[in-house]
Amino acid sequence: RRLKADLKNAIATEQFSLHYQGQYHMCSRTLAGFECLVRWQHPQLGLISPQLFIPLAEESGSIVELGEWILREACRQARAWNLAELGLSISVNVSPLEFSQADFVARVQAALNDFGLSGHGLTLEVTEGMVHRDIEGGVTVSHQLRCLGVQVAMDDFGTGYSSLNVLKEFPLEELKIDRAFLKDLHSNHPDYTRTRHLMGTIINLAHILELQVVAEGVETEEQCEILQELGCDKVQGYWLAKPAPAHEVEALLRGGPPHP
Ligand code: G
Ligand code: G
Ligand code: NA
Ligand code: MN
Repeated sequence: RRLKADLKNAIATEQFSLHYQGQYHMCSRTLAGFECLVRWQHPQLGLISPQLFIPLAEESGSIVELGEWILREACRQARAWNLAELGLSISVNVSPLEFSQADFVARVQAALNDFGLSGHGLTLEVTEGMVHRDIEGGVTVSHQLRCLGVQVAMDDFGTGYSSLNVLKEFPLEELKIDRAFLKDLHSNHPDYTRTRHLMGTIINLAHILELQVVAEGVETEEQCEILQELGCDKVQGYWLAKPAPAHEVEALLRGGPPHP
């Protein structure tokens, strides 16, 4: 309850910041872009996890204002780092409530304009929950975003109420396989063969639908090699890079791939 009230003035008092986690091309293991992950430094309670405060912000509706701050901060940083010129993209998580705001597309367009970005450098990560709220409305918004050049990714795929119909109807460019699938993807795990087949099938399905596939939560070299054999397009996870504040990412931008 207290936290919900604190959320309201936390934006104005600059208590939020973004961390950035690299996403890598599978074949070259070179950087493809970054996912932005919000952090809240509470003046008394210290660092609070988004797993805790994002649901609170969704309940209270302050996610709309927070989401806009996140989007604009991501665009500002993308501009400052010249990501477009480097061929890199930025991915921003979008909550169902933000996506369903009547002026959502206008806000995205304004953020792109204000920071001189084209939509091609921006990916918005939505969840299956969003799609189920209002599939028709979501399809319309996603088409409008596509007109701006913005990519839409389905995040946490495979954990929610996934219906294959959604994948077929919803205009998407990318599928992010939830990290829950990755935890059994080790050759010495008892469920390895089944998990590997399941992953391979999801990747093939995504490719039939002309979607790029990103595997999240890649923690070992072995997982990375298996995913490469299965034809996964991009990888993200602690094995490649942990989410880090902007100043640490700047060092990464100057360096090469983490595991050449
Ligand atoms: O970064 P971390 O693993 O702690 O994030 C926990 C959860 O919070 C994840 O489900 C992630 O999608 C969500 N999250 C992180 N950053 C953002 C954000 O900027 N916007 C929204 N809507 N969710 C976020
Ligand atoms: O829901 P979403 O996929 O946006 O959440 C991403 C979350 O996953 C972030 O909070 C990030 O900190 C976390 N994360 C990123 N890479 C890894 C990883 O390799 N292992 C684990 N356990 N978590 C990860
Ligand atoms: Na995400
Ligand atoms: Mn995810």
